[in-house]
Amino acid sequence: MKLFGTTTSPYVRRVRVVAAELGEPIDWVNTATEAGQAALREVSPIRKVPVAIVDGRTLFDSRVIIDWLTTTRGHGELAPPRDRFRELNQVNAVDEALLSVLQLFALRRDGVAIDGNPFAQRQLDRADAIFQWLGKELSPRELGLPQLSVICALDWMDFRSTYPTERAEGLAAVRAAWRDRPSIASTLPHT
Ligand SMILES: N[C@@H](CCC(=O)N[C@@H](CS)C(=O)NCC(=O)O)C(=O)O
Repeated sequence: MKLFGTTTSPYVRRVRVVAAELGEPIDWVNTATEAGQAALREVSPIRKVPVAIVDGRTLFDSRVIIDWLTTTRGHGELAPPRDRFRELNQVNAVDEALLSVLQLFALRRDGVAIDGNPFAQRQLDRADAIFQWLGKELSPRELGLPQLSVICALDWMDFRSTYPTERAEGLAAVRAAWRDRPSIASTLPHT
């Protein structure tokens, strides 16, 4: 699979974790470079990562790529969804928390003074509520897409210091349970 991405993105990381779990080799295109960005614009009108070219298809979104991989390669040792719609809700909740915190990160990086304003507070409140809910939803005993997505999200928030992840206390056990798994440990965010 050709994978366009960065070593910092939590969405790219979840695809890398699944690829590692399933033994899917990655032909990496680093989009943190000018050349990588140009290559990304050639393959995706969305211009976000991850993008995968796999089995002759170009897929634009982490969840779509993972769906393709698990549908065509199986789940390996990952927990398959037992209740598909419950799992979709859980992963969607992770993505909403990520989107809220990513927006704050992107605005700050572009020099927009957002700290303390009502928009920023709403995003942080949303992330708090989502992580509290997920803490009650997710079992640390299995590694499925919701668990690995929340691990990638919280590790990214620590890496970028964008959200105080100690507030997601209900998810500490999920993080601790899988921290040393090779697919998780080998994909930690870095610049
Ligand atoms: N729904 C997408 C979200 C992907 C996404 O937001 N990627 C970020 C990197 S963490 C990105 O490429 N952002 C570039 C931009 O906003 O211009 C997925 O799950 O793949």
